[in-house]
Amino acid sequence: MTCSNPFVVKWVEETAARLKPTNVVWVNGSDEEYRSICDQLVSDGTFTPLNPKKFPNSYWAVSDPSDVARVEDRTFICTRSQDDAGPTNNWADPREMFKTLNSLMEGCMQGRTMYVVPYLMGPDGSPFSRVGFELTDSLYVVANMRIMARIGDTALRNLKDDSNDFVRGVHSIGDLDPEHRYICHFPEQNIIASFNSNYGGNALQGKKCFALRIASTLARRQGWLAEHMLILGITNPKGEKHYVCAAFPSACGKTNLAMLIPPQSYLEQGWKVETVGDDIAWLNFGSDGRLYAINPEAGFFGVAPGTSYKTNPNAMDTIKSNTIFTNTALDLDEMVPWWEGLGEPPKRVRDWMKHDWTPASKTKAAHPNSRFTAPARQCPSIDANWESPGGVPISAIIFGGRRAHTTPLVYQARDWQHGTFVGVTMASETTAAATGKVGELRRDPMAMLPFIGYHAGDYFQHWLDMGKRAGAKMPGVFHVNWFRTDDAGKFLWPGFGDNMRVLEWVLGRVAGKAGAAETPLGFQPRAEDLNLQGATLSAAAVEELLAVKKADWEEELESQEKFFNKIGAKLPKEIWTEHRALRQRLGL
Ligand code: GTP
Ligand code: SPV
Ligand code: MN
Repeated sequence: MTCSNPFVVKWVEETAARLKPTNVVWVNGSDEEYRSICDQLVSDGTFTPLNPKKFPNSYWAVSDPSDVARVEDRTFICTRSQDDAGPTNNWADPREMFKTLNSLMEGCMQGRTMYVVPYLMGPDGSPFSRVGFELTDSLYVVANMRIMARIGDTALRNLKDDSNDFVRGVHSIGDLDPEHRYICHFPEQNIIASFNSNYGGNALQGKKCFALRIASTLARRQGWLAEHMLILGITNPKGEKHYVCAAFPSACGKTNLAMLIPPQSYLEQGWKVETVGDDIAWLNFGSDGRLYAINPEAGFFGVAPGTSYKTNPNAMDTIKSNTIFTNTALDLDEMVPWWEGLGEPPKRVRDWMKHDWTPASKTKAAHPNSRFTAPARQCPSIDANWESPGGVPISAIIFGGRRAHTTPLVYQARDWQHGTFVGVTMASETTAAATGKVGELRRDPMAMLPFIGYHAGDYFQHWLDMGKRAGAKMPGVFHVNWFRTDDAGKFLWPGFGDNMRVLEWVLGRVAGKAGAAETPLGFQPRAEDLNLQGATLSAAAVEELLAVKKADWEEELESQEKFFNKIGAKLPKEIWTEHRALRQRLGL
C-alpha cells in the first residue's frame, strides 16, 4: 500500500532532504518484511539468533553501555511559553531547539537508510486510536516498533487522505553521544525528535513520547486522559467482571500486576484475571458517562530481571517466541537469555556487556533495566476485549509507589477529589528504568512525573475537571504499596499473585460490600477485612503493613508541601484543601 496522504508525503520528502539518507524505505508491517528485517539485523551483528527450538524467531541484542535507560535530564518539552511546560519538565524554546536539532541532524543519515514507519496507537478502527510516523535510521527501532505498535498498512488505513492530524517523529541514532542526546517534544506542532539514543523509551516514539507526552496534551484539550497505567480485567466466582487501571512508576510492578495469576484458593473458587495492557491507558468517556480504557500498544516492553515462572508465568509464556531481548545476559550453551531472578545461573554466561560472566563476578549479568519486547497477543492471560475499539469500562483506579515506609498496603480515597490528591501526592523510590540514582524517594504524581507533556498544575486541574464531568460515575480510587519493608529491609508483603487479595478488597469496596475502617488516609481494611487465608504472613507483619505512623506522615506532609510549592500558583486549591484536611485528620 502506498501512502496517498499528501501531508505525509511532503513531510517525508522534506525530512529526507534535510537528513540526506542514501535511500528511503516505507515499512508495510508484513510478516515477510519483518523476517527480512531480522535477517538484516542478524547479518549486521545487532541481533544474535536464539535457540530456535526454545525461543523461535527470537533475538538477543545489547545496546551501547551508555544507552540503557530513559534519559530524563535530556528530555525536553518545547512550548512557546515556558509556563506551558511547567516546573517539572525541562523546557526549551521551540525555535531554539529546532535550530539546535537542525544543525546536529543535518545530513545525519548520510550512508544510511531512512525507514518510514507509519504506526497506529490503539486498536485498528477505534475512534480513540491515533496515527504517528517515525522516520528512523535504526532497523532495531523498526523491529521493536513492529511488536509494540500496529505499523505499516494498518496505520495508513487509519489515516484519512485529507488529514493532517498525525504525529511527525524523527529519530536518528547519530553517534550515540550522551552529551548530545535529545528527546524532544513539540506538543504545539505534534512533533517528536529523538537523537543519539537507541533505547526503548527514548527511541520507540509511539510509547512514552507519543502515547504519554504528546497524548497527554491532546487529552487535556479534548477531554480525555493519557496515563502510565496497566489495564486488567477481574472476574469473580459469580461471573461478574470488572476492569481496573493501575498507575505505578517505571519498574514498580505494572507488568506483573497486569498478568497476575491468583493464588490457588482463588482459582478454585473461580476467580480469573485477564490482561488488557501493561504500561499505558487512554481513557475516554463512553456514551453511558463512564470511563473506558484502551491500550494504545500492541506489545510489552517489559523489565526482564525478576521475571520468572515463580513471579510471572504469563510473562514467561508470552516471551517464548517472536521476542527481542535487549541487555539481558546470554546462556552460551543453550543460546537462551538469562537474567538475575530467573533461576540458577547457567554454566557459560555472556553478560550484557558481552564479557564472560560467573556468579563470582562483581557485576550483574543482565542490566537491571534489560527488557523483552514481545507481542501482547501471545500473552496467555490476554483479555478477549483487549482490542475492543470502544475500550473496556473502568471500575477502579489504583495508584501505587515503591515505598519502604509510610504508605500502608492499601487504602481507598474518599471521593474523586480526594483520589486526585492521592494521585498528586504519590511518591516512589527511583529505579533503573531512568538514568540516575536508584532507590531515592521522589514525588511522582500519578506515576507521570517524566511523562506529563505540559504544566503539572494544569494536569492536576484536568483530573479534577474530568471528575466534575462524570460525577458519581468515576471509578473508585485506591492506593497500594507492595514494597513496605521490615527493619531488616525485607519486603513484608509477598506480592505478585498474592496482590489478588488486595484486588478482591478493592472490588469489594467498589461493590459496597467489603468492610473498612475510616482512617485519616481514607478507608483502610482491618486485618479481618482482607482474605489472607493461605498467605504466608505473620500477624505482626499484617499489622505493620496496615500501620499509619505519625512520625512517617509528619515527614510525608512536609515533603508534599515542598512539592506543592514547586508546582506553584497552578496547583489547584482543592489539592491544598485536601492536604490540610489530611493534616487535620492526622492531628499534625
Ligand atoms: P515499566 O515497564 O518500567 O513501566 O515497569 P512496570 O511497572 O511494568 O514494572 P514491572 O512489573 O516490570 O516490575 C519491575 C520490578 O518490580 C521487577 O523486578 C519485579 O520483580 C518487581 N515487582 C513487581 N511486582 C512486585 C510485587 O508485587 N512485589 C515485589 N516485591 N516486587 C514486585
Ligand atoms: C518505563 O520506563 O516506564 C518503561 C520503559 O515502560 S520505557 O519504554 O523505556 O520508557
Ligand atoms: Mn512504563
